[in-house]
Amino acid sequence: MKKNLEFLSKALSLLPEVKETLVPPKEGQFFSKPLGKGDSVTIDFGKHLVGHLQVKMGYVNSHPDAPVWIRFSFAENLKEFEENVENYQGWICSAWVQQEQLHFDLIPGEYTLPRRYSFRYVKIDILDISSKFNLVIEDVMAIALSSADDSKLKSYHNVHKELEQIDHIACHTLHDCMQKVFEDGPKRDRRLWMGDLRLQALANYETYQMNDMVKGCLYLFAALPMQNGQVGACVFLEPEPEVDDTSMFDYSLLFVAALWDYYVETKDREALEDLWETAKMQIVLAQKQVGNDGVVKDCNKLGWCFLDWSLELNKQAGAQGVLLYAMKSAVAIAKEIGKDHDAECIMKTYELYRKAAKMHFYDEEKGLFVSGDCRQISYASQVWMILGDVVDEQSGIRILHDVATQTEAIEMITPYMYHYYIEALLKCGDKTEALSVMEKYWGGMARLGADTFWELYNPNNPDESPYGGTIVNSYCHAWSCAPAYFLRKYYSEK
Ligand code: RAM
Repeated sequence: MKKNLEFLSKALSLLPEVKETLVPPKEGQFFSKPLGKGDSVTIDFGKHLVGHLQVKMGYVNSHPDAPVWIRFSFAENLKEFEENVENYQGWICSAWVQQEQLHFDLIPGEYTLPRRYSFRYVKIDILDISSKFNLVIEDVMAIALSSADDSKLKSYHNVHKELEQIDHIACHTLHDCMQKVFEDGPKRDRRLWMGDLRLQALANYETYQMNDMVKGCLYLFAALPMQNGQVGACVFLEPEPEVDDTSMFDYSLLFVAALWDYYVETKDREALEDLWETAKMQIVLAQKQVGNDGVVKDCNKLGWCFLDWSLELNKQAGAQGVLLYAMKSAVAIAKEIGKDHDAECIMKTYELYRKAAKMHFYDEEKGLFVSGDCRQISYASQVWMILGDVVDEQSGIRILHDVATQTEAIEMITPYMYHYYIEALLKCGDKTEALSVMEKYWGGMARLGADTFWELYNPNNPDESPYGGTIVNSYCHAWSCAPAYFLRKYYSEK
């Protein structure tokens, strides 16, 4: 399908300006030490930020008679400095590792490094320098970038200070991912992904309220469909707006849920009417994956449906749950804009799929949902079946409690999946457990010193990485900003 140029120009006109703020390093650090070959200095900016680095360099001893060769390494988390990029053997490109080797011909001088980085710490290694002089780092400054409007952010109050801190970290995470679009992570992949956008938009409604930015991102996905009309898993903005060639069953469907959320928040009818055809198309396309028995066909193509960053997770039941979840939003949209026939048709099919889901995936003996031919038990399957309304709230809560006692159940790995787990707990009325999960999971990252939340956190395996090495993991990833959404919406002391 061709680009929709009208939607594209609307999208681009809605995207925000990225603002610059100067951030000095944390106070009390010692820079004036003369540096020679093999020396290094680590600078802490005191908080995570995204942006450019300016360095002012001087010298002591003889007039510089040769260039200086320096390596700059940037880290969101100090752990990144303990790893060596040469040892990384993973499948995702190591060029994401934020390191530069640069030559400086003229010292003294003030320089701005060439790229945008995502960091709290900067390490400067002097790879080589003439023996006739030493380098002095006289000043460093970060030019931090974000489009989030800080004046919109109200502070969050709770008697439990730990919850205030978790909210603060979540807002900071979202803030640093808000650039021209809602980026998934400013270290990697630095672009707009549909599944991430949906969660960022929800947190945004409770925090920065940059609703035009959400609208712009939705129009961007609608403007740049894949060949068959499917919403792509992610889009690139530069050098030209373009959809990626990756699609995922659940991410495309979450466009529908995100559109409905946006309307509930803004009552922007124009957007709902403009984007309805795209939303409907996602349901139509997903239905092609459903068999005559009303059940989504399983698939062994890696990444056909995302749900969580787990290679062992069977996605079939979860995919069916996401489809049901999106169909509910589709019905709501169709009714709202007077597409009664569409609403009726989708509703009828929804009921068929819902019954089929119960029959096919629910194991009476185990009292849990199973997925795939291997009849696998996982948190993801329970959560999505509950969110798809396959069982009522009472059974839902029993299922969520029971799955936690099953040692063979496939665990959740990403804060992305945890978001939907919390949503399922809240849907079933277990506010206490939902809060305790937030305290344990996001609180766990906070206790490990996170000042932004991570792409992945497995409390049982801190070195978890789906990419074959933690050095490429992202430590500021906006799909982890759920606490800002849930705490402000459901646990606020006004
Ligand atoms: C990761 C990205 C993004 C996510 C995809 C599926 O590589 O960082 O956050 O949406 O996976």
